[in-house]
Amino acid sequence: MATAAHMLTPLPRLSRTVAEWVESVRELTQPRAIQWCEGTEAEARELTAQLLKNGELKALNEQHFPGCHLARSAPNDVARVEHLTYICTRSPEDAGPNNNWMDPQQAHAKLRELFRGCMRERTLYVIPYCMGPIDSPLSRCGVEITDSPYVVLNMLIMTRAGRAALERIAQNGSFVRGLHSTGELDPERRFIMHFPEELSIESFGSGYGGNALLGKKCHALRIASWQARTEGWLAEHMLIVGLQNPSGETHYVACAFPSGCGKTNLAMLIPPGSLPGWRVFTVGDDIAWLHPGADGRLWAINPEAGLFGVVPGTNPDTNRNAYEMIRRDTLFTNVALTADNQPWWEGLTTGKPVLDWQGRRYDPARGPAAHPNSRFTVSARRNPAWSPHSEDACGVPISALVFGGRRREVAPLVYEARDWQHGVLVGASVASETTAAAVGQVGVTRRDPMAMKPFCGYNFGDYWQHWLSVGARLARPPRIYQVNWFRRDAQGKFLWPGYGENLRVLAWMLGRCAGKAGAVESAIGWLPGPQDLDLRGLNVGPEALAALLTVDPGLWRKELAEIREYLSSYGNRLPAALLTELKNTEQRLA
Ligand code: SAT
Ligand code: MN
Repeated sequence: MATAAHMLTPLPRLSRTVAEWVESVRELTQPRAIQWCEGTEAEARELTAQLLKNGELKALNEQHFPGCHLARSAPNDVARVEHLTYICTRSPEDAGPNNNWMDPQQAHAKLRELFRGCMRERTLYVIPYCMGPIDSPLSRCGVEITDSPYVVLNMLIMTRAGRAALERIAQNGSFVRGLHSTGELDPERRFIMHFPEELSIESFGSGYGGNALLGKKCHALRIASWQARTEGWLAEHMLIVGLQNPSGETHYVACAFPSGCGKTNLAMLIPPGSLPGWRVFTVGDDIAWLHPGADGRLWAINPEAGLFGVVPGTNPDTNRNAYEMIRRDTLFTNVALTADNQPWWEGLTTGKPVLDWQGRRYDPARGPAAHPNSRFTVSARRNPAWSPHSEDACGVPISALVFGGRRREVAPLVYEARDWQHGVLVGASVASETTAAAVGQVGVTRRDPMAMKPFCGYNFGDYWQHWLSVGARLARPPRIYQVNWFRRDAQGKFLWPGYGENLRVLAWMLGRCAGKAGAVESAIGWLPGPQDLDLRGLNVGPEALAALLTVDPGLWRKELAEIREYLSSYGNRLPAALLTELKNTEQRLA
């Protein structure tokens, strides 16, 4: 067995705490072998070769998609499982009405029985990883133990994993413990448990991204949001994008949207030809860690090193950057295949599928060829718009924060909050239609404050209070906006073209930050007048534009009543300041 040799690697000697934890997990799970991940390219090649050999990976057309592979998940394991995701704090109030809660002792006991002996005949992989640039004081480390080589391959792309991370852990001692096993992939024996008070995660029974790549949503959002509160920063479900204006200045914006609402596309947006001189740089596409800086501004790092994005809809017209990015060295999950072994998905205008995402002969009667939540995993450096500032240890300064959702009506294209405190209410009030990123019904409107409903590791009431406290520490806080790219007309047609054209809205925000762009006051905040947006070369008629910028008093009265009811469910944990902001908005509307 190759195992013994792997066990002799010097890695465990680097950190006794990690080695002791690995030993206790070995006793519990009884793996056939242990492999410590070094984070080298050779290691990734070896793992890939092994998965190709046992059929868990398929190599794609080498001419058109060099270095690309396809993984197919179990058909019942294709998305996050929010109903099986728990926050296990001693007091249920600390998890809040926004989370499923289980008593930590009970959760540990339940999971211990599932993990007992679960790795027999399997290899236990130890993945030390660093979320954020390896030399940044803002970064935090973790170790994931998993029995899934697919998870290892993903983590090697998505995080800075291996020896350097373990060295950092050995130096400062603290790390998040993530224990994962795919188990039997039985949805009846599937749990994603978080123990924020212990900085640990236990995930059993799923191999899917957000359930299994523990550095991502489990660590970098649920556990990190808790850490951030105790340490005075924010862990958010936000992309980070740098916008260079025609005068050559770059400003950074961080935007929160629920899963499947276009964060990746916005992060690598292609400026429309009719707005010459703009350039766009991606710092992150999913998660931002925001820290108050000594200069009174908010500074952001992207804790991730790769992108785990939704494939369907990607094409050279909607987003050439994304399309180019995933044509090489990319791991695809649950896409369809063409006759010549190229990946295929809905939204591609060329090629046609012969095998669906389950590897069956494609039959349109059975639904889409690629799963609607099929994904690509790719290094951030493959993105043609990748910002070298992604590696800056101090992060990038944020000029504006944007909250968004997917709403057919009510929410206008964009509006600006009156100040930080009002902005926290604006973020807390976001509602959005559900998408295929999570198991459950798609298209149902639900409250998704700060796009963190599935990801906040503690009571939303305390979380909003923490937002208010962070804002109070910022001498130069970012301005706060809400956007809605998804408003429709009476016929159900989208009113706004989205994609690259969204730059026009971002440019207005930066104009506001520079004190240059105009705005019209409304009851809910400041909106651009039609003349305040740069609409050169845009094919949106005056009526559509008016509809996009309308705040309908009747609809908004209803909306505010719903927001009041929702916020009230947080009882005495709800900050009084948010109720004051809500009352003020209600009065302005009346
Ligand atoms: O599966 S992930 O949680 O990583 C993607 C998403 O739902 O945002
Ligand atoms: Mn996400």
